[in-house]
Amino acid sequence: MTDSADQHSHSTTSEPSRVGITLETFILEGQLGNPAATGAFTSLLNQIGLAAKLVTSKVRRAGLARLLGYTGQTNVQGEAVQKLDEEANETLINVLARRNHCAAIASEELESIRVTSTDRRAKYLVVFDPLDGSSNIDVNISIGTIFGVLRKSSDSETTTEADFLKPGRDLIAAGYILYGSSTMFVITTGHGGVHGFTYDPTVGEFFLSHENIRIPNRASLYSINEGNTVHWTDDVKKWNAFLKDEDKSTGRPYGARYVGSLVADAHRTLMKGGIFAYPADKKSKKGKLRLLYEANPFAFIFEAAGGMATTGRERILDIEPTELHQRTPLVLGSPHDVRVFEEFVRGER
Ligand code: AFP
Repeated sequence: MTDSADQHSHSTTSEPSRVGITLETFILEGQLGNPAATGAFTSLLNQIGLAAKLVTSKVRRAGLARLLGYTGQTNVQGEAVQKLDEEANETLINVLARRNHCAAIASEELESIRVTSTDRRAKYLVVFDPLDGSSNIDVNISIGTIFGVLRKSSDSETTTEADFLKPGRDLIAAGYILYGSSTMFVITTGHGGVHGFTYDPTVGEFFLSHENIRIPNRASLYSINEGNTVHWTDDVKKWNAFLKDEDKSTGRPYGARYVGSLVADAHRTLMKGGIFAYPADKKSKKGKLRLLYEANPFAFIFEAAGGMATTGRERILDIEPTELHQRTPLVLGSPHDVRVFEEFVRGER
């Protein structure tokens, strides 16, 4: 894979299928297709792939680790049992700091950015939510890791918070790892499509299983925390009632699906179509989800798959962030379904 500055892309539609190749080969083939690539981007993405393997192994043993933890807060190796989201966070930081490509990271788990290299050649920044949906860990429901990669614009030795305050359209890669019934790694560089890899735990590799994912133009599915109805604004209430009205010609009423883990809800929406919404409401006036770690990576992925991502009034990828942990309303999905939502917000319906 090559970053967008390299102006090369994986053409996916006219080439023979590559289903079955490993994530590492896929990333490497992208680099080999571009003589100008230095290998730094390839190496960075491979490190994220490694982190995904390490985190999935921890997630898969979470129930057991927790049980052992109860007996004295130490696991079989005699190590203190840590909270899984903290472990995932440290794993990502340690792996990204190991090679000299990542200058700094910003994590949903950390108050401020963490510099991982002061070498001027370290030209990438990584934002991530190490374990999204963590309130679902204890009940064995799908959770995930979300990440985005930015190119550092200044070539100074120091990296500051300002380097991270870039709109989502500046991302050069984004992806997520879904720890579901299987572990899936979904990634895009914006150009060249969105690709999904399924983890084979017996081999320890991610294999390309979903080549060039495209979201359907519309689908009769919606995903929202309906328990917030009382807090919603009138336009959102009206839109929600519209989806539940009966009209066979437009596929209504829509079916409701809500896991409460963004990675799971967004992944289902990407694969099956429809709409996911966490709008601003009277309780969360700016929305609940985080712009840098959650909304931007998913907006980047959805647009690359032919979908849309909006606040209802503004394209997510055009928001100019002012702070690291900024929240935003987030509406993701099939183009038709997202446009209908926007029409309700504008009062056109
Ligand atoms: P947790 O990490 O606290 O479980 O929050 C998950 C999340 O950030 C995101 O993954 C969900 O889409 C959203 O919050 C669910 O929020 P509600 O519980 O308010 O519906």
